[in-house]
Formats: sequence, C-alpha cells, structure tokens
Amino acid sequence: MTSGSATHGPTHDDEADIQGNLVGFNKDNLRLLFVTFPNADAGKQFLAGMAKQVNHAAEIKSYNERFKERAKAGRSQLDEQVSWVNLVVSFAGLTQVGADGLDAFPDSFKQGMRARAQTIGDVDQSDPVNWTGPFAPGSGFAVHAMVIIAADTPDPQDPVTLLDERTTEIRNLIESCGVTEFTATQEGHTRPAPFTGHEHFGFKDGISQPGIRGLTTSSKPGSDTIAAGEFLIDYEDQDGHVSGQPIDAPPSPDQPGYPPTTSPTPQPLPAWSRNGSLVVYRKLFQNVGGFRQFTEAHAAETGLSSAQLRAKMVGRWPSGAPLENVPGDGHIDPTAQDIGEVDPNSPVLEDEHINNFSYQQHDADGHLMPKAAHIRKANPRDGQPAGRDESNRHRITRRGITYGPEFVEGEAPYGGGPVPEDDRDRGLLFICYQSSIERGFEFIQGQWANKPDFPDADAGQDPIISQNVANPPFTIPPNNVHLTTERWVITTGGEYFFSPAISALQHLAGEDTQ
Ligand code: N7H
Repeated sequence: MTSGSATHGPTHDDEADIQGNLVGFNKDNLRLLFVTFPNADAGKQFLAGMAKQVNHAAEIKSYNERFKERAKAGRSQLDEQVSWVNLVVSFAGLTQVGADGLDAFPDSFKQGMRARAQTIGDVDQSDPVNWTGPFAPGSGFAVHAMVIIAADTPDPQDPVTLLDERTTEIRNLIESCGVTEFTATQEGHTRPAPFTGHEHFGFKDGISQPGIRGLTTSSKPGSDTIAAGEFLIDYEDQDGHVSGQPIDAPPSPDQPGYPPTTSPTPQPLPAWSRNGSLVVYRKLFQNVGGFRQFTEAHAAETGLSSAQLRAKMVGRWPSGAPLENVPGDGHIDPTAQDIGEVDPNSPVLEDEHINNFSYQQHDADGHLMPKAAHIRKANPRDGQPAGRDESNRHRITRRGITYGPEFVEGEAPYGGGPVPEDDRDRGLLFICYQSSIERGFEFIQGQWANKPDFPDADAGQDPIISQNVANPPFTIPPNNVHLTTERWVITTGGEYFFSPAISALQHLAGEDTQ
C-alpha cells in the first residue's frame, strides 16, 4: 500500500472499483449464498468469475439517483428492473486462495466471529455452539465466501424473477469452478405493506446512516458525514490517519476505562486491500412474541403504556419519530394512528426532522430517551461521555434486511432453548461495513450495548441488542425505574468478511501483477 495514494475520498475510478453494497443496494429481496473453496485453484477461478459479476459503487449510486427521481415524479419503478451482486470473503477464504500479506490484518478478522464470542457477548442461546445453517458447529467446512444477491420485488407477471436469474448465473459459476455451496441459503426480504421498511418488532429501520466523505451524503440531516477511512481501507479516517497503515498507539484518547479501540497495527495492510471494507454479517433471531408479552406485562410497573415502554427501549416510535422530538402522551405513537397511517400533518417524519436531534443540550439526563435506549447506545451522538468526536469514531453503515415470515397472533411462543427453525424463525440479517471491526461493530456491541455502566453508572444495557447476559438491566429516567429485561434478539450465526475491491478480486485470482 502506498500511503501517498490515500485521499480524502474515492475518485471516480475508485467508485468503479469499490463493491456497491457499501453504498446500499436498498432492494426488497436479498439472497445470501455461502461457499467453501475445496482448494486454491477452485477458489481463484471463482474470484476471477465473480470479479466480472459484482456491481460497483458507481453503478449503484447512479441507479439509486434514478430511482429517487422516478419516485419523485411518480413514475413506475418497473421501468428499470435490476439485480445486484457482491462478494465478501472470510479470513479462511483469503487464506485458502493464498492471499499475500494476511499477517497484517487485525486479530478480530483473523479469528472470525465465532472466536470473538466473549468479546461481543455471544453466550447462552447466542453461543456459537448453538448456531445453525452454514455456521452450525461440526460441519467440517468453513464459510470461505458469502455472495450477496439483491433485487426488487419482482413483477408478479414474471415467472422467473430477476433474483432467480442472477442466482442461476452465480450457481453456474460455482459449479464450473468446482467450489462448493452450502445447502443453507439465506433469504431476506422487506416486510409486506404496511410494514415495509419496519423490522419485526414493528419499528421503522434504516433511518440514520452516516455519509461517507467523497462517496455518499448522510441519509438525513442530523447524521454526520464521516471520513472515508472509517469505512474503506487506504483513506484518511476521523483522526487523520490512513486506514490500514500502522499506528503506534490508539490515535485519540478513548474514554476513561475503555480498552484501546484500535489495535496498533505493526505493518501496513497489503496493497490489494485498498478500496476494501470489513463486513460483519449476523443472523439475529427476534423473539417478537416475547418482546410484546414482556412489554405488556411490565408496562404498569414503569408507569408507561406498553407502546411507550417499547419506544423507550428503542428510542423511536414505530413510525420512526424520535423520542427527542416526540415524547408522546404515554399511550400511542402520536405521529401515527397506526403504522402506515401516518398523520400527514406531522412534520417530525419528514427528512428534515426525523434524524435531526442530539442529546446533550435537551436531554442530558435521558428523561425523554433513556441513555440505554438502543439508538442512543449504538450512536451516542453528542452525549457525554463520548461526545460527538468519539461517537463518530465508531460509526458503521448498516445494510441489513429482515428475514422470515410475519408474526402470527397467538403463535406458540418461543420459550428459550434452541431457536425454532420453523415459521417462527424471523429476525434481522444484520450486515454492516467499516474499516475496523474492533472500532466499529465490536465496539458498539461490546463496549456500549453490553455495558450497563455506559454512558454512566446505572444506565443499563441496550434492551434490544445486548447479548452478554440473559436478563439485562434497563433504567428508565426520570424516576429511574429499574427494569430487568430479557434477551429478545439471539445470534444464530455470522462471520467477519472482507469486501475486496474489484481490482483486488482480480489480484487474488492471480490475474494481475499487483
Ligand atoms: Fe439497530 N430496532 O428495531 O430496535 N436499530 N437494531 N443495531 N442500530 C436502529 O435509525 C434494531 C443492531 C444501530 O444513528 C433503529 O435506522 C434491531 C446491531 C445503529 O441514531 C431501529 C436489531 C447494531 C443505529 C433498530 C438491531 C445496531 C441503529 C432506528 C436486531 C450494532 C443508528 C432506525 C434484531 C451493533 C443509531 C434507524 C443512530 C438504529 C432496531 C441490531 C446498530 C428501529 C431490532 C447488532 C448504529
């Protein structure tokens, strides 16, 4: 890697090299294929073939612009139907194809998600011994790569969907190269109307996304644009260091009591890693029945309605309205009669307002939004300690999607033990991008969500995603009601991957002299 090549943001050529899901496919359907390389040659052939298949960031950006314009003009999206493909490779996969310079990669990536269970709190039901599908223990095969295929809801008149067509192309490649696909394929899809865009607990998702300097603008006012080096290798990060280059010590002072968030890298990452990102994939089961039952049974002791208790746990109402701007009357989401029936006069849901809030000035004590509410833990914004500069060193772009069927009233509750692999299996395929897993996903999960004393003693744990104990505490100001909650989100598989640039796929396949 040449540090001289590092820039503030990707050039047009870089955009045609970077895999596109960093920018966001934003499709209604996602299919994940998992493959293992029986030997180096098969793996290299596969990477060479995939280099011709993957869609780059420039394509996705220009399509997304056209999509927005059509939506604004009220034109049909059926005019331009596309499918997108990306490929991410695990450390085991890179090792199998004999990639050069692997020693320089950080420990978290080299060890993989399974080995990081203690760091991120995957214990009890979330323990990797209970994982299923391609991540089930004892299969004897490692997941070497994950293919991400995305397409919109197909035209109901089409017998073969775009998603299926693209899957067939990839499967032909898989077969011709002699790589092996796991039988467990993972489907993801947005929920049916009126819940499209809402995750299974009922809340609108995908609102707050950081901008990537030089590549994307932030999703909405209120979300900062962050240095490209926080998401991509070989660019300047928030501290002015070049991602992937050695640093002697953790760059800026972390909060007292925090462990270092960036392992000092002894050597630069290899040149081929430029324009790549580290990717976290987690299959997260959601116990929807349990979440509803608990919030209904325990609302009275908190002095809130069950709807308001759920909003206090998330930090937003189901419509997406943030508690900072819409404290609510204690009963229903004041911006919506019901999901899908949003009060058209409510400006709080407009792009200008829905993410435009901070914590310190108006809600330092968490009276509106508890300090352990999911969105406040996952991005403390200007909240103290941490503060905006520190918060912005732990940003991720989330590219996940819901999976599984709709919750059916009266369905047999999940009561603990192994996650049901039937029509009650629903949740989130969590996918996020960053340049350092230790500073990105692992920090948010391990140091913020799982820690009861962040941001201060007695705040409690993130009631939505914390993993390390079965009954996380959650404190609700102003009366500081202490609630002992339950684990409603359970990890059933996952891995850390690298998303190489297209030129890197060619290099790894032995097709260049880089
Ligand atoms: Fe979260 N949920 O329904 O409660 N998330 N999340 N998440 N999440 C967010 O702003 C949810 C998970 C972040 O900038 C919203 O897009 C669920 C993991 C971050 O204000 C909702 C699951 C991690 C943000 C949910 C889940 C994060 C965020 C509000 C698992 C990282 C942006 C809508 C099943 C370790 C915060 C939005 C900000 C927002 C939910 C997982 C992180 C509704 C159900 C594992 C950084």
